[in-house]
Amino acid sequence: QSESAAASKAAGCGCGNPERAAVVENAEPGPVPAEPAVKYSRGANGRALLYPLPYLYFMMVLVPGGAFLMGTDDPGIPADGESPQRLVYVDSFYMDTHEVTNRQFQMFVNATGYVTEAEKFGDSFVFEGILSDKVKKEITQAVAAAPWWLPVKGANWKHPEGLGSSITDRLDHPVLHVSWTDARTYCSWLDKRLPTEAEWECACRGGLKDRLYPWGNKLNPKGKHYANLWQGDFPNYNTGEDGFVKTSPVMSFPPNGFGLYDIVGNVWEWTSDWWTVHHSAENQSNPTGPQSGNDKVKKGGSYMCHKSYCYRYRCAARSQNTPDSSASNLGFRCVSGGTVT
Ligand SMILES: *[C@@H]1O[C@H](CO)[C@@H](O)[C@H](O)[C@H]1NC(C)=O
Ligand SMILES: *[C@@H]1O[C@H](CO)[C@@H](O)[C@H](O)[C@H]1NC(C)=O
Ligand SMILES: [Ca+2]
Ligand SMILES: [Ca+2]
Repeated sequence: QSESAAASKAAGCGCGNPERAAVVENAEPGPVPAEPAVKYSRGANGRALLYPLPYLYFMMVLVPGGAFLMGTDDPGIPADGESPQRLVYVDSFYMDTHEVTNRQFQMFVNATGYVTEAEKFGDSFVFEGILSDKVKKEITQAVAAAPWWLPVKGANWKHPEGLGSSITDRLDHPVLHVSWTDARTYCSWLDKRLPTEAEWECACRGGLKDRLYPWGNKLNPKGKHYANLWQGDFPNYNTGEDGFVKTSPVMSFPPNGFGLYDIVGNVWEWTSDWWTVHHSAENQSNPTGPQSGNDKVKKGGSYMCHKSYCYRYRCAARSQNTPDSSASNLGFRCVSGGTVT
């Protein structure tokens, strides 16, 4: 990968592309974000859970198939391959209403004994802004192009900020530190699969045509927040105006037109496609991306995305990671049905 591509990746995405390899010695830890100024509470943004929690484990909605406009001719980040806009047809499929949660992943691990890649590697990438000083002091390496990513020993889905942290107080938050392979294995366990990028983007748009966000073109209609993103100055200060400086419990924000929650924001979501920035402008039917590649496509942005660094909480936006990568802002959801050939 060229130096300029690496630089544009770093500059373009505060959400970052933490990948194994490419580390630099002695990175200075940055300032710690202050506590959130909670202007919008969960109550104001969200709604009470309508279903008993066990039912949520497997809750999916039908995403009606048909033709939709994928990508954009007005790319927010041209280098990401958001263009050209093209007419894409997908068959109907079912999609998890929300990101896979810690509780769901725990059920999977309890049932199967599965060990994630981050557990095997012994570390995973954590945004330094959410680490304790004690953990930060012990780290001497970071990602060269994105120094806010620190490889934390012992960080994995059970210990999202490393040893000493746990998920017991956030079982209904999205699971973190799962690689593409981990995500695919979880979905297969439930006879589901990861969505193709086309399916994911069709789902994101919620039936609206050629809009920036799942709910329209305005980021904060009527002054409300519709997704868990970053407010303030990335990476130094997150005001938490949307109610959350880290992940939020799934379904804390309103759903889109298809009944899908947090389809942008909260955590990035893995798709099944290999990454390329070159797309045909021709009409396509149930596209599945390139036959092979180095990176997998992730969609939707995360709680770390701010327009200044990571304008990637749009449906057409995209980014990538190697399939063995894992981080504190990357999760997934599964689909079933549909057509992939
Ligand atoms: C998984 O097993 C642990 C240990 O037995 C238990 O505490 C936990 O509640 C189980 N999780 C789920 C979601 O069933
Ligand atoms: C793509 O499909 C649309 C709608 O069916 C049609 O109007 C257009 O001519 C098609 N374009 C190509 C290049 O086939
Ligand atoms: Ca937020
Ligand atoms: Ca998401």
